[in-house]
Amino acid sequence: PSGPRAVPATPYAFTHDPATTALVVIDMQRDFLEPGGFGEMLGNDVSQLQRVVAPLSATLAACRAAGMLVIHTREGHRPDLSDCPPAKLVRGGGDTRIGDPGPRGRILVRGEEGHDIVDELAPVGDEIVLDKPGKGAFYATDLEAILRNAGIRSLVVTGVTTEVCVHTTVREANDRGFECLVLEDCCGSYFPEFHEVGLKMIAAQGGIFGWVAPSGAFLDGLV
Ligand code: C5J
Repeated sequence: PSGPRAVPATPYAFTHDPATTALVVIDMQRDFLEPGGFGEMLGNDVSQLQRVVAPLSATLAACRAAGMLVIHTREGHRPDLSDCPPAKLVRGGGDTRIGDPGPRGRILVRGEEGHDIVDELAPVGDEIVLDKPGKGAFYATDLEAILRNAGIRSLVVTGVTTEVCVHTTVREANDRGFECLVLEDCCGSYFPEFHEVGLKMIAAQGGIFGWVAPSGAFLDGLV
């Protein structure tokens, strides 16, 4: 089918048209999901994020089949680290920092293997890959121009981590007038309680930042 459809969601149905909806996949990078990267450097148990990969892979496949715009983001910095705020560089407190060598190259540096997206979710064809220096995908990027030029009104937001880069991006998008549906099983956090409460914060107060639904509810209405 074509045209608008309603996805059962919290706090109420999310109405969108796939022709004007983009799937945004946030920071599904080796540096966050695999040992030795930025996530682990900050003291996190990276295995917490692995459960996101399978449902997100299915969602990605369905959005591709539906012809939706797909945008992947990657958090990271220039090799000379000139775009990395000093406070971010020293964060984590451990011996390893952004730019230091890790098992998959220099940590959180563009062009390195660890900075790239995990194999299961690798971009295909002309899908947009957006490099961002911050947590929000709109900050210091051309995302807003890309979305407006493509006539996008709604975003289906996925990726990691729920309470950091997903949340920041949803807040930025909401303020710009984009309607965001966050797929709960396609997002993840190193802290399960932050994931839960982060989702609640999005949909509370009548959907203050957006809507939340399981990927199944979204995919049922897509085909
Ligand atoms: C973090 C992100 N958590 N992609 N980055 O530092 O959420």
